[in-house]
Amino acid sequence: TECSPPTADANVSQYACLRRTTTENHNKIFTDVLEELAENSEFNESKGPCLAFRRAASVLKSLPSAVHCLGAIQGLPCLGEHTKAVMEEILIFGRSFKVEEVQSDERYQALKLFTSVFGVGPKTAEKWYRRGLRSLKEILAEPNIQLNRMQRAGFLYYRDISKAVSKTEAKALRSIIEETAHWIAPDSILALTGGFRRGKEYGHDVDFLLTMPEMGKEEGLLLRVIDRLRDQGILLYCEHQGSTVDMSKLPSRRFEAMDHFEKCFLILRLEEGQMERDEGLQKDPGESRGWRAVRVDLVAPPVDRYAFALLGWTGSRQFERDLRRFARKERGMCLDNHALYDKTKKLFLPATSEEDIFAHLGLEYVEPWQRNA
Ligand code: TTP
Ligand code: MN
Ligand code: MN
Ligand code: MN
Repeated sequence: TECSPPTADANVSQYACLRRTTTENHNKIFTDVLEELAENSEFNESKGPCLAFRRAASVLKSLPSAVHCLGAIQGLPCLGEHTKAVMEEILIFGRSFKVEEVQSDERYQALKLFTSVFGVGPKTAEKWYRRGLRSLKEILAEPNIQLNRMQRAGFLYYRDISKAVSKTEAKALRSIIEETAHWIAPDSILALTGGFRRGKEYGHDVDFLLTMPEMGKEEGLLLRVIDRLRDQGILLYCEHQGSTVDMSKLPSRRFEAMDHFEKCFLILRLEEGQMERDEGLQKDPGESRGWRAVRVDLVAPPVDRYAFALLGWTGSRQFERDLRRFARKERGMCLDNHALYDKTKKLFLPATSEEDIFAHLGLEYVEPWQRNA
């Protein structure tokens, strides 16, 4: 049958920062599969195919309606032959044999399981797989395996932190951390970032920025907040990284490079009573022990870098990647979590808000909830 392209006049950009992507995904049946294929490529260190699948998924997420036939994706950017073949399988058979093959692969299963542990990356997962290990039980039972502190916490709280964090839980954590920060410094500023700032209902962690209105006053604040959380008995794990910001350095080219802000990766104890008070929910006494462990990221940039940090930590990762790629390829500028540098004019472009940064890049402002690329 004839099939009209739903996106014919949309003129979809290859850059996620020129698209609007809400949390409403009309093409989940395709994007779930494509993201799984991307992850498999990542495990196989096939960077090109990994990026191609991620970009394809991101384009489909931005579409205003579901794709019902291949004709509808004609003219869309970033959809290569592999992607189209996968989409064709799904359109015809309602399933993808290619992804089923991946899902049944022993190595893929093991690497996916191992990397689901906090503190375990693809390299460690691969090492364990090569040693013949296949389950988390086997890893814990293996006497020759040395887990670092982060991985030990990852195993200890595995059940809790592999369970999605709800918006309600994120709000409860925000209140706790805000109260703690204000107790130490009444004028401190706490902002929600990450997926919850983009309007997601669930996340794997909760991300915050913490700063002070006056330059330099943020020094020492994060450590005092951590101490206070420990005193309150809710700090289950803390990995603190001091600031290594070097103002003279040009923005980093590599997206995956960690930023240099002082930060901490935490596991906090969240009392369920805390949320019931907020939401007026009834407690189910049979079901729980009354608290859960939650992953929290807390970043403390100096206030003059705040806008860049906020933009960088709000994500999504694909949105950030494309924002940087757009800056470099289309504007001759270098963007990262700390700064924006104009390579032609040889100068740094200051910003006090995300709007300033979009304006420097000559981009229309994209609201956080439209950045779910
Ligand atoms: P995540 O918390 O990993 O992802 P998310 O909040 O979008 O989704 P969820 O937690 O629900 O799975 O990262 C949030 C953003 O922070 C992401 O765009 C990447 C950025 N980020 C950095 O810039 N530097 C870092 O060191 C890390 C860990 C993340
Ligand atoms: Mn997050
Ligand atoms: Mn994540
Ligand atoms: Mn995070």
